[in-house]
Formats: sequence, C-alpha cells, structure tokens
Amino acid sequence: MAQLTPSEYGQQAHADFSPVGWHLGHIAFTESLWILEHLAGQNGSPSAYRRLFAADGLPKAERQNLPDLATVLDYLAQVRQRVWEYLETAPLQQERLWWWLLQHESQHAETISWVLAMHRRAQHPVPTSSGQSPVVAAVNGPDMVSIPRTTVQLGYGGVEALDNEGPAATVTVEPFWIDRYPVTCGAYRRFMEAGGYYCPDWWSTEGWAWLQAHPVQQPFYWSGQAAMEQHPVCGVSWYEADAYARWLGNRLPTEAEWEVAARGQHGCLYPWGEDGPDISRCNHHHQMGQTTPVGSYPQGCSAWGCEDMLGNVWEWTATCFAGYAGFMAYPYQGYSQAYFDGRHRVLRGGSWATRRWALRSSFRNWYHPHMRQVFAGFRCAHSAV
Ligand code: AVJ
Ligand code: FE
Repeated sequence: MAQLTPSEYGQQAHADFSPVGWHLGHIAFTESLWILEHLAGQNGSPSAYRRLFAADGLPKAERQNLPDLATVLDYLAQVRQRVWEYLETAPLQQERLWWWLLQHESQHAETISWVLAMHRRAQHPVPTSSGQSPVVAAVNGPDMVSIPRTTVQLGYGGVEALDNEGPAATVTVEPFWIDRYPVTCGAYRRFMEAGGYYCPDWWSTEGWAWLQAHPVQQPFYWSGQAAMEQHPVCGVSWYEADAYARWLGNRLPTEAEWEVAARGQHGCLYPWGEDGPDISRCNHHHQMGQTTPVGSYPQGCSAWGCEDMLGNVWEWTATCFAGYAGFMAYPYQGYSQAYFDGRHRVLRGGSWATRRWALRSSFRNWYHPHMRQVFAGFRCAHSAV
C-alpha cells in the first residue's frame, strides 16, 4: 500500500473502474453495513462515508475526490477492530453472511489488482505488435479433450456459495471437445498474424461493430515478449475470444460445459477433488504475482485431463449471466439479480489474483462483453457431432 502513487490511489484508470482508494473505502463501508449494522445492530459508518463508499452512492466518475490514504486506512482499521470485537460473541448461525463478506472483499481486492495493472500499463505502454515477431518454439497444434455425454449435479449450495451459484441441479451436457489448456499468447499470436483483427469473417456482428468503434490489435495486457508465449493470453474482451474461437472453427464453451470439464463425472467442487485450493494445484491467491505458463500445475488437472481450470486467468464462456432455476437473491437483490439482463457474459475459474476462498469450480463471474481489463483469457470448445 505504501507504494501507491497519488494517481494510483485517487484517479480512475478507466471509466468503467473506480479508483483504488474508493475500493478500499467501499470494502470498509460494506463490512460495517453488513456486520456492524445488520448483524450486530450497532451504528454503522458516518453518513459522509455512506455517500462516498456505498455501491449506490456516487457515480463512478465522481469517486475521485477521496479522503487521503491514511484516513481511509484508519477507517478500514476501525471497522475491522469493531468487527473483531463483535466476533467474540457473534451468533454462528449467520455464517453465510461472513462468507459472503469475505468474498466481497476478495473480489474488490482482485479489482484493485486490475486497476493497478491498468495504471502500470499506462505508465509503460507496450508497442503494438506489428513488426515484432520473436523467435520462439513452435506452438503445438490444438490439444483438445473429448468429454462424453454427462449427467451430473452442477451449481453449489454450500454455506460459502454466493446466491448465483445455487440451487445446485442435475444437468445433462451433450458430448463436446474442449481445449486442455487456456489459449496461449503464442497461439493467439497466430490469430493476430493471420489478420484476425482485420477480417470481419471471424467476428460476430456485434463484435465487429465494437472493434470498429474501439480499434485494438492485441490483448490489453499483451507484452509481445517471447517469454510469454506459453502463458495464457490475458486481457481480451468476450468479442476477441469469440472471434479467435470462430477463426479455428470452434466456439466458446457454455458455462455448463466449462463446469463439467472442471468437475468431472462426479461433480467434485474442485478439478482435483473436494479439498480446497493449494498452491501446488493452481496459480491463485496472488502467490505468483502474475500468470504462469499453461500446464504448470499437472496436480490440478481435472478428471478429463483439463489443466489450469482454476487460477491463472478467468475464462470467458458463451453463456449470458442468468439465475439458475429457483434462484434466491442473497444478501440483497442487487448483488446478482440486477445483472440478469442478457448483457453480461459469464467467466469461470478465477485468476492468479483470486483469493482461495473465492476459487471453486461453481464460482461465476460476469462482465460486459467489451470488458478487457479483467485478468481474463479463454479456452475453445466444439460439439462432438
Ligand atoms: C461479480 C466481480 C462483477 O465487482 O462488480 C462487488 C462483485 N458486487 N461488490 C463486482 C461485487 C458488489 C462484482 N463482480
Ligand atoms: Fe462491492
């Protein structure tokens, strides 16, 4: 935190994202609202902080006029202190709310990582890729895994599950093929070199219109370095992921396909079984501080042989975010339900910056298809016909 520059702390890196300082205040505000006010029945935050840091307070563009870092860190520390005191005698049947709050903070912490990455990218711009073609080992051909018709319970209703993960239900997925690994930078480079960004054939109508309005030629976090060739591509919009998949005659997996690929025929919560994540099985929890070459965690492989399903990069799916049958909002309507609008696409799997308690095969994230600042890549699929 000490290394935050004033602009990293208080300025927007991008119109779609609040400044780091706002996220810090919002983490404290949310903890005080749900634990101190709702659970403990105590006084919450000062009303000035409510206006500043509530999700429905100020529009994003007006969140740059913040109290200084020391003040916000003090606010965080005071809320946390009061929460520790309350925890001594807190009734334990409210466990679900504590799990929700922990994952709420973790998701904002991950967003802070993206915002810092955006600031650093603006400070150290990467030249566009044209003309620089590093000499690297040949990229292997597509390596896909065949998954038979599977009937299995998907979704999750455990106490730590977020509202949108449940209720769990038995689902049948028709046979399909899916990439063993997320698409690498080396593979994606071929798409770029084949003129992928200049050929409407590979793009959806909406994606091509987006590309014309926002001309880009490479992923947001593209470095162009040979050392990154085996890393998953990171920083693509859903439109770019979709175009790449079409270029190969493939498509993005549906979220049910993705989840079957991760959970196997018995529906384990993690690709490797029922034990929670640890650092030998996937790149997560900020332990590596960046992406790792795909296939670096063979111990994390799923029953079908898919690797890097959890951690490394989030993965776009074909599916629009919606509630499962019998969805029940928790802890408030706006948490998930407000985004069941047919405009958001589901991402799965978490990234290297996802905390371990927000990493499981049922976890669903969602963003607009134009968003490319998330630590997100993808893998391709096709139906087995
Ligand atoms: C699920 C990551 C899209 O950060 O906007 C945080 C999570 N909701 N505070 C977001 C969330 C309310 C949400 N995402
Ligand atoms: Fe929030």
